Amino acid sequence: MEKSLVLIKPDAVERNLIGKIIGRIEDSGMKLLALRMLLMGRKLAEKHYAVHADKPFFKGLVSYITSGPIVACVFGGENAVEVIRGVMGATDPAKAAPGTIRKAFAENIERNSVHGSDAPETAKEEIALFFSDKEIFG
Ligand code: IDP
Ligand code: MG
Repeated sequence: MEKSLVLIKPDAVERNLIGKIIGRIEDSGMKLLALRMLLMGRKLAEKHYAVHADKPFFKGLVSYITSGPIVACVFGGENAVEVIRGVMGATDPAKAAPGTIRKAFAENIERNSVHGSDAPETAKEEIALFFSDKEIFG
């Protein structure tokens, strides 16, 4: 079964959207396999977003993602990465399709409510930053 890491970001936790976001992903047929609320530290944030280290928005992104509690989840299912990216919508809510999480909830291109892995290989690396094997039920 393919797995994906989902993070419910600080802007969404702040606005009481945890249940709604998990519900939308469950409604897409994906199974919740692991769940934890945490405050990301700077080191974890820099590792998780390492691919963006050279981008102009990197500093702001690390500061935002560490600014308040997040909810980390592992979801599993057929084509989990692609299905969840579809439910999330485009990075920029102004470009996100109607009916997607980001269209419904994101505040802007940075405070966009949710993270989802972009490929099965990156999902494996990302999941390992947040969960041990025995914390994943599937
Ligand atoms: P993704 O989350 O849709 O995969 P990425 O390009 O991987 O998008 O960017 C990671 C995160 O960095 C985004 O979700 C968003 O929070 C932030 N981000 C991306 N592009 C910008 C930007 O142009 N300005 C500010 N923040 C950005
Ligand atoms: Mg990405």
